[in-house]
This record gives sequence, C-alpha cells and structure tokens, in this order.
Amino acid sequence: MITRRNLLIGSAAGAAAAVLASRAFAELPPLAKKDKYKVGFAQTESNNPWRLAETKSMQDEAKRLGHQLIYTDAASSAAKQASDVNSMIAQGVDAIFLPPREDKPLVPVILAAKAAGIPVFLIDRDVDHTMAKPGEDYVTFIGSDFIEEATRIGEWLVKNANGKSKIIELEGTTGASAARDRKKGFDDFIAKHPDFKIVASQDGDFTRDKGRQVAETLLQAHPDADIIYAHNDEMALGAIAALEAAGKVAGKDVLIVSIDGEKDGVQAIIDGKIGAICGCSPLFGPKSFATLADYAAGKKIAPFIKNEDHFFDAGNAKKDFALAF
Ligand code: GZL
Repeated sequence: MITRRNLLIGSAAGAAAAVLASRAFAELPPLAKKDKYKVGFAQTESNNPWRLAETKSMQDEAKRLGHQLIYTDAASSAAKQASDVNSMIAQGVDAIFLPPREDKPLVPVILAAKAAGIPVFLIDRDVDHTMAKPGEDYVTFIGSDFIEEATRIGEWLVKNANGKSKIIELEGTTGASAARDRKKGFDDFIAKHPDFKIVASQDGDFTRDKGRQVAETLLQAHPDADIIYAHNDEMALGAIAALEAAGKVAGKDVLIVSIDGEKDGVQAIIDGKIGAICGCSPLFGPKSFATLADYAAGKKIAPFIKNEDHFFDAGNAKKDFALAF
C-alpha cells in the first residue's frame, strides 16, 4: 500500500543510500594491517637507467620486507600500463604502486582499483588532479616537485650562462607529469629573463636515442643555439653525442643542463660536458613501502610526499658522485 508516509520513508532511505554511496566514493579503500602483502607495481618501461633503478629499488625493498611483488612492464605504452593495472585488480592484490606514464589515460584504472577496494599509491609521476585527487581517489603522490627542479636549473643557468642565451629544450614523454611540470617550471622561469630565449622545444621521450635524434634535428635548424636544457640525463647524453657528431664541443660551444643525476650524467659534469644536473632519485622502494605500512596502521597520509632532490655541478660532482644512481 503506497501511503504518503511510506513514500517519505522510501525517499529518505534513498537519499541516505545516495549520501552513503557518495561518502563511500569519497573515501579511500582501507588496507588491513598484515605482515605480508601482495602488492602490484606497474612500471612504465625499462628503457633507461632511471627506470631500471626504480624497479630494482621496489623489488629489493619488497624482498627485504617479505612482500610478494606483482611486477609488470608497460613497454612505453600507457594503454598497456592500464591493462596491467586491471590485471592486478583481477588478481586481488592488496595495494598498487603506480607511476602513471601519462597524466590522464591511467585515471580510469585508478578509479577502478578504488571501486574494487584496492588502495593505489602513485610514485614518481602524478595524474591530472581535475580527474583524480590524492587523499580521495588514490592515497598519495610520492615524488619530486618537478616545477621546483626546473626552476633550480633555470636559476643555475642564468648565473652561469656567461653570455649564452639561445636554448633548445628536450622534453620528456608527452603527457607525463614530470615532463609537463619540468617544461612549465623552466619556461615560466625563462620568461622572466628576456635575455634568454627558448628557440625550440620537442619531445625526446626521456630516452638517449630519441634525445640524440631530436637534438640533431633541432641543432641543424638552430645552429646558433648555445644552451640545451634536457628534461633528463639520458636525453642530455644523447644531445652530447649529437653535438660531437656535428664537430661541436659540449660544455664549450653549447652549455648543457639536465635533471636526474644518473652516474653517466654526473660523470659528464666531471668531464666538463654537462654544466649542472638537478637530481631526481629513482630509489622509491623504502619510502613507498613505509608509506604503505603507515597507511595500514591508520596514520594520516599527506596527499603529496615530496622527495628532496640533490643538485650537482662542477663544485660537488666528484665529491657527491656516490649520490648518483
Ligand atoms: C621522474 C621520472 C622520469 C625521470 C626519467 O620521476 O618520471 O622518468 O626523470 C624517467 O629519467 O624516464
């Protein structure tokens, strides 16, 4: 019998359910406290030393703590990385560590993991916050402040350019938060220094070979370029190969600045071929698993857990070489 009273009760119950659903949607999945977890780590690719060092750090820490690590390699495909995460969800992992290769295509699977009750921890790269939020859709983002890294490089450059001023920018993977913010940070800084000009900027996909190819093309198009800003050391090292193939002297004809702090990059500072590198450690294992344990223990997790980056130049490269990865 439909009475006004029943209708009111029904609509109240419906409203309550909607509120609960929305609250449930707004809350992160819990993580039970356990000694051993089955954790997914969906790597983007393994085509540069930074990626290999990150993977080793995650695997070593999982082994040290006795956790089972389900590891996948997306071979430079955001679509494959998304399907790798979906397979982890299907396997019922306890939690997922994810460096989203690009800042939009991985959002649906982050939300799918949440809906499946699996907490996601973003490491090394973040997603577009208009699509998914830390503390609501995923636990946190652990990584560097890429805008700060690029700004520190800009500050070093304006102090040490000695009259050089025409910049070729080698960008990281299009869509990656690291590339997006290393571009924004640097370009915004240079815009405040009109005696410097970015004459060309192009995606080198964070790899040495693509970096060399792009540097070759841009140097031919801009023979007056006398500075190269690379979003990572691999592309900077590729640019050095391009310069030397063109009979130019890296560090003399063209000043090179970069980000990461891999051993070959810091050695290039010692050899006078790279001027400065803002470090960006790939060693995420300890902090990732410590954050997971804190989350399981019910501790409040900050939405952004910032890595501090070491800065290398000719003044400390030899002394601090052990900090390179
Ligand atoms: C930074 C990371 C970047 C490195 C590159 O956290 O995403 O990706 O700087 C790597 O070397 O490919």
